[in-house]
Amino acid sequence: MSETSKRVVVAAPRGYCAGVDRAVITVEKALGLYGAPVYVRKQIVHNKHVVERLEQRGAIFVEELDEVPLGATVVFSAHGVSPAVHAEASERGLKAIDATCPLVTKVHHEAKRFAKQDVEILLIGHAGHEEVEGTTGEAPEHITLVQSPDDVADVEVKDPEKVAWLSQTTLSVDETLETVRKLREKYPLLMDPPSDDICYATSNRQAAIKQIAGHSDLVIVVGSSNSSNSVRLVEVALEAGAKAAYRVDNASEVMDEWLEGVESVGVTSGASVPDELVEGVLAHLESKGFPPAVEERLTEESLVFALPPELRKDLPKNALRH
Ligand code: 0O3
Ligand code: SF4
Repeated sequence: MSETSKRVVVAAPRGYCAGVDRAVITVEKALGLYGAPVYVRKQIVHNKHVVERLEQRGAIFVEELDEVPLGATVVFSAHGVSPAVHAEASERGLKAIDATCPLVTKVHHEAKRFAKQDVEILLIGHAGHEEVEGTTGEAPEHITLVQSPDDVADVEVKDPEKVAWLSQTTLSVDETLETVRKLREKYPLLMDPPSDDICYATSNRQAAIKQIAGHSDLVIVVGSSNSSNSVRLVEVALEAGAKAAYRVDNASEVMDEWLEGVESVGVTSGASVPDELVEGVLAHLESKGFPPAVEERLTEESLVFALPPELRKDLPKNALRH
């Protein structure tokens, strides 16, 4: 195999979505406005480099609010929180800034609306994920978690005529469709969410790597191990025909043996991943004899969310964005 036949294709869209961009900027602006430390409940986004960089600037990441001193500023992560967390923050007199992605908040609203109509909600998502905990907290008595198509057989509802499904925003589109298909087979009157819960960024990143994976000997996904959408990209790449696919946090984790005999490499990254980490992987591949990457873009993304109102009210008008 000659080196000239090698190629590297980098997927687009990849990396930061609008919700992650907003959440990271929220912490940065809060540090600038109020000074360090600024507390953040949970990882602001599931990326260890982002968290480390913000820690260096004075952010303190905590698991729960009882670790935050009374009266301090705390940012809620992009994945959302349950109403109980909002209540605890106000009880403790904390200055809370909610960096929940508006597309996660949309799912919270759907959950509240169905629950108000006494509709039972089958929430497709992963146990223990912060987004699932936050959404479930909106209507715990109405929500049952369904983790995969295999779970559907064991699902039980009180009234099969009053049942709806919702989902986590970062799941595999294809697997979720399969779960819904099986749920509908079981409950023909199953109600849909008013609009897709899996967000545009998750769908676009999966569709973009699908285009590339089928003609890749190797797919490298940049993202942290606890990033649901990044881990899904590895699965999607394998399902779409990649001969091998691995997740790495950064270039230092790319193993030499993965590259042995490999001609075509596809590269992408999760929604919480700064693009400099992808650039690091591309530079590493070049150092191993691969040519510069060619980008294959599926679609453009232009969505930008306004910063949280709790922050905007303290920001000078000319500093509302970057
Ligand atoms: O939800 P996931 O583990 O994929 O989270 P990330 O990696 O922080 O990506 C951002 C997604 C998000 C905040 C919820 O949709
Ligand atoms: Fe929002 Fe989607 Fe990004 Fe999650 S992945 S933060 S829902 S835009």
